[in-house]
Amino acid sequence: MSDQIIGGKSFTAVAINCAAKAGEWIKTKLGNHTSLSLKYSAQDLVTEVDKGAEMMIRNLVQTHFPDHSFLGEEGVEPGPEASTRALQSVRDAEYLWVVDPLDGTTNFVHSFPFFSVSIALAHRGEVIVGVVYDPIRDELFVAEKGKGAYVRGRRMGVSSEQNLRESLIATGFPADPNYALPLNMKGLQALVPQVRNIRSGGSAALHMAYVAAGRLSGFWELGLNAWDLAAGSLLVTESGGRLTDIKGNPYDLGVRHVVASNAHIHDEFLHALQQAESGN
Ligand code: 2AM
Ligand code: CA
Ligand code: CA
Ligand code: CA
Repeated sequence: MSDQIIGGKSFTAVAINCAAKAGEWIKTKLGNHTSLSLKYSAQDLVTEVDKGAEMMIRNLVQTHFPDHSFLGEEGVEPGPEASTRALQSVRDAEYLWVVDPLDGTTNFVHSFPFFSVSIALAHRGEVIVGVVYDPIRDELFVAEKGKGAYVRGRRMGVSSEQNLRESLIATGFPADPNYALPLNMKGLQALVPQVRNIRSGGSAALHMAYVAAGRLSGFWELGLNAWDLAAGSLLVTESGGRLTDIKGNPYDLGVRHVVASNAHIHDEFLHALQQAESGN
């Protein structure tokens, strides 16, 4: 990590400290979590590790910054309506921490080693710090607004592919069978023959970090929440990538249907997804 990024007891230093502590603890619980329950649906899992990691992060943030607001996945009732309400109630706060304590719970439960801790700080709705930590690979991805993005202390940059044909793309499969899932399937069917290949790792935050690091050319997923995307959004833009919703509108904390890319392929990527959606 560069000195410029850590810089004393900065917001970024606290975010990194939170992500590292939570991530290390999560790793010790891999393969021996004790409780598993369902939230909104049979696919929506939560363990005591999700809740414990969130409490750890919340306590640390509040110790350092008692006046800041906090939006964490496990503090919100399950389901899209409740998450929209929860975001509305805090999105204009001066300082808002947006936290997914464990992104990729399904992977964690199955010991599939691809999950992350995602921590963002927004200032009046604009993300100014983004940290994603992968405890399995001990990879820390950090971005500060206007100061670039780093992985393992080295500056990151997006990949150079200029078209979909050369692109490795990731997605995730949404739970909503009435709208988001059919739309995602149309996109998948349209994209598979147009791209190099598709991956689905199961952690949206880590997929965003991989776009930022040039390991994926693009990523799209429907039906996400602010805590899945906030930290990764800054990683992508500070690495030279582009980030919009599926209609091409700029990213903000309310975006659920996200399209992230190395910027070069963005228009072609959006066009392919929109064509698929409209059935052309
Ligand atoms: P989670 O593990 O923090 O719940 C994988 O496709 C992505 O979708 C992950 O970022 C995962 O986050 C999220 N996810 C899993 N189940 C979900 C659900 N029922 N609704 C919305 N997002 C979900
Ligand atoms: Ca969850
Ligand atoms: Ca998540
Ligand atoms: Ca989570």
